Amino acid sequence: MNLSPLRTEEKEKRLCENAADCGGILFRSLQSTRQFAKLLYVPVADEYSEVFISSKAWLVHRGLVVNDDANKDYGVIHTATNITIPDARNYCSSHPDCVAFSIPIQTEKLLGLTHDVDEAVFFNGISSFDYGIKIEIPDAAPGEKPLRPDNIIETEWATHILHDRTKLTGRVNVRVDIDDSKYDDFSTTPYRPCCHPPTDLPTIQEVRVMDTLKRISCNISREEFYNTYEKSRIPIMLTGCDDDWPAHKLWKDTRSLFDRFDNSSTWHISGVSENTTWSNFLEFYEQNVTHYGAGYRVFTKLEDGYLSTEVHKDYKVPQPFVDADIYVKLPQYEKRHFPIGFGPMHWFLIGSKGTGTLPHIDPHQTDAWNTLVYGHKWWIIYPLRPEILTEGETLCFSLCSTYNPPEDSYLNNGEEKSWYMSVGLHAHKMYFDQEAPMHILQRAGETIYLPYGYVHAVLNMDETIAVTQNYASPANLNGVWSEVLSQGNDRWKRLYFQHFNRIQRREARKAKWPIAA
Ligand SMILES: O=C(O)CCC(=O)C(=O)O
Repeated sequence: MNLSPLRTEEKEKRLCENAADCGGILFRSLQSTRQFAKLLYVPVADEYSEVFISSKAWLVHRGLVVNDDANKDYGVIHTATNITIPDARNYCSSHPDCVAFSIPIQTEKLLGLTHDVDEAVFFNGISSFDYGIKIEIPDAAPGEKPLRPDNIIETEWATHILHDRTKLTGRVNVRVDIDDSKYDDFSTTPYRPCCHPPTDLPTIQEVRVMDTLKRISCNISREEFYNTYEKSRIPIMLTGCDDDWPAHKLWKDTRSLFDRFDNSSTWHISGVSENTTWSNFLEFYEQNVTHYGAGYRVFTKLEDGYLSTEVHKDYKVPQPFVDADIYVKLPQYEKRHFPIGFGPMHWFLIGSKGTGTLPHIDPHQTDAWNTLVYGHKWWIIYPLRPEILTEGETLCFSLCSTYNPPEDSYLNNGEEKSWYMSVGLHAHKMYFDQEAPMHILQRAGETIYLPYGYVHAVLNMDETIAVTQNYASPANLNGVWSEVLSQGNDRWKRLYFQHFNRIQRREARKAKWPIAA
């Protein structure tokens, strides 16, 4: 590959260091061009080449190790079942000959949601990889969609490689180009999964045992929460924030809310209509939910007006987040002058079992808190890897997927559930260097705190009622200030003079200065 002026060497090195599968880059100058290749193992520089070597301890590559070179004495040294990935890593790093192990990430014989993998196969060398699915896109006739290959249900494998150059030297094919393991040119991670029709969800208890997120009491001051948790930019769960909310008694299940709202009030309810009255929803509920188990998902923004006034009577912003939002301090906020998407970012959520939210990053550089008052939510949170891990990387790869959620699903319980059962269920096996996505079971009375930038998905494990707020945190001032300058009008810049303290002004200057957008 040639380096273009837009892809600087520095950027390529940074991307390689962030990517789970990149062992390093070989740069070569050939007359007027500068070429590079991202490789799993990079040979030592000779006089015509320079190398960049990733400092990662483990590389994660798509595919199953294949050793078909008759001249090399490579092979399987051990096979283990019911082993966790950290234990497999320990085994391999302490074995004198082990350089890698392969694991199935999407098995047909599912063990369910567990930290154990079905199988780990340990190797003392790597000739090449079997990527499982060979995708050849047949030429489509003009105006028609390309066809998909037929034999596509296969187990997908990933290989963890010990990035110890002394051990790897002489045991790995030096020309394994990491881009060969991607399913398409645009993917920057080893994972672009194949999705299949949804099967039964795991039980609430099965999700619960995977959950290791720390819990702390909501009875913590804003200052302490900010200094101890918000600044560190890692998710955490607070308990008891809703103890004294009227919602605690009033929001019992969807039925308990029937009389809570005016029949003529207007709601945004997927599964029913973008804009429907409460009485229409009640009718839908009695006819379709009660009798046929239809799905629905209320995701209503609490801007000004009847709904906002009513729902706000039932909850209050949890103590650790009071006065946290920088956007509220924007000039003209009180007058409600802001671009679309800004303004009060509170939402009221009611969802039936199996509905939820596909992987995404929250908008406008915002952090979020989400209090679940009723039911159970299964959260999947990917490691914070903004350079390489975008929403797109977690979505099904269309050419090897056998399931296409209906475009306008009446039941509204297909797409999210399909993603959870195809991809989400296995997310904890998708390592990005040292970290893998987390599974979290949020229970009634728990408030999750999620800093900006994490790719996350949410599935309602039963009927749920929740309230959430997105806010601009001072702990993410750099991002928030860039957002203010790029999205706002000239008056927004006054924020800098009117509300930032000395330290914040210095940080804002570092992010963008002079303050011309
Ligand atoms: O609770 C949900 O369904 C979605 C919450 C969420 O991810 C969000 O609001 O960004």
